[in-house]
Amino acid sequence: MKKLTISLGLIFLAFGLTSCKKIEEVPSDKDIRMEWWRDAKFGMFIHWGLYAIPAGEWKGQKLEKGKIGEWIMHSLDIDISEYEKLANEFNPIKFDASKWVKIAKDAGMKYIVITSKHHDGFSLWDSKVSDYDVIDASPYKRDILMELTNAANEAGIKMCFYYSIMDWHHPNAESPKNYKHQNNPDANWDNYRENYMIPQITELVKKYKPAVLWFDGEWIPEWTEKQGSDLYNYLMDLDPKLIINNRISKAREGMSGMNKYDDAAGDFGTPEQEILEETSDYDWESCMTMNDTWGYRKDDDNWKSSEQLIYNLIDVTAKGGNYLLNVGPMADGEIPQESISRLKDIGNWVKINGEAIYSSLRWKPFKKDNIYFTLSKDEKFIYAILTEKISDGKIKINGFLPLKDSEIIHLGTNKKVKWEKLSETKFSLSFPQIENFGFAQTLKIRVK
Ligand code: JFZ
Repeated sequence: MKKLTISLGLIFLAFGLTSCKKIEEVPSDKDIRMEWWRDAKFGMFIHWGLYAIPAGEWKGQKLEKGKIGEWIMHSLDIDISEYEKLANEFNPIKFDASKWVKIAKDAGMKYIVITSKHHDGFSLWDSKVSDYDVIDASPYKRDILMELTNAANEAGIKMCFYYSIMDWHHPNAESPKNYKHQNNPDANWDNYRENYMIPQITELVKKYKPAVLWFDGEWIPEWTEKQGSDLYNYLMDLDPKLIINNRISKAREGMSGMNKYDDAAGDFGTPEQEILEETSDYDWESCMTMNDTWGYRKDDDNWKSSEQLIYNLIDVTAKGGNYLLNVGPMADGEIPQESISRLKDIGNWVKINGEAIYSSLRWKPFKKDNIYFTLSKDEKFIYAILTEKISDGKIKINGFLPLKDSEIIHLGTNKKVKWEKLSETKFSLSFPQIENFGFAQTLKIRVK
């Protein structure tokens, strides 16, 4: 018997050793690794780089409406030799890392994802393998990523980096089928990948210890699923705590952002400018702009309302996702006032209603009759978030019952709301005492 146990143990050990890579990872390991991220719900995306200088206009020519600011080099067909001169002008004297972090924190955001390098190839840190970075190529000469990392660590905010696989600047990263700027017949993708891109990402992980790596630009034909899973495995060895989005692989299905097939490398799906219709068992994060651009465009004033953004946060959370909301700072280092005021509004809402959001779990159904439901992590409370005005102060909820003799609390006023059992799964409540019943109010219902 003992012998059998030992040999079984050896078999399991061997199995365990061969199965320490991504695809065979036991679910509980991923659960532990993802826990802070799943609890966080709300993060700030920052698109910042040289494109903030032209801000949507190049030598008098305006980007078309609807085009995104960080794509200006591509959209207006600007030569590399012209575009890279912007680095000489990159001098964001008003940049203050702790100010940005405070804006995010006050809005209730728990993590920040910033473009360490976007498609234009300019790096916001002192990269040892590049001269095209803020230290070597700009007069600013301050390590933006280090300053943000320090400020975020101090504030208890997780710092995360976006990194573009596609690179419009590096001579070896040319993608002839996909990209029009470079026509380098000697372009050598493997050379770019091995001697530039992977060393850069390694620098980021070793020096700044980001909590998430958010890849993008993976759609170019040079990038393959194998390169993606190799990189994923390499990075997880480098830092087993890392969380990595699905754009490291090739599995993403367009803007919906979820995977076309199973077993692709990456930890979460990345719907872009949209929110899933239903919940999903694969983790996901909706990234979204407040207007129509990621990188700053001075002429984009198509701002979403604060109510819309709060609604999105509720919608995403109730469906089990995270909400990554973008700001595009200006070239001087300031976040546009329109973004700041919206973030303040969201912050005021989460100060009152945040317990229905953070660390919450999905409830089924996540929504009924314009009421969203979330479940507290200890499963003792269901939160009902009412997104429509209830004119007579009376609603019926079907699907569960509050714990006998428990009270329902209206967050914000802390007032008790009377409820009455109608059947084994149905109850009604009325709260005429809540005056001016406004947008997105939360009722906290004890169920256990
Ligand atoms: C990508 C970037 O190109 C963009 O600049 C921004 O950073 C955003 C968050 O991510 O945008 C995409 C990527 C893929 C598609 C569309 C926009 N796509 O596959 O349709």
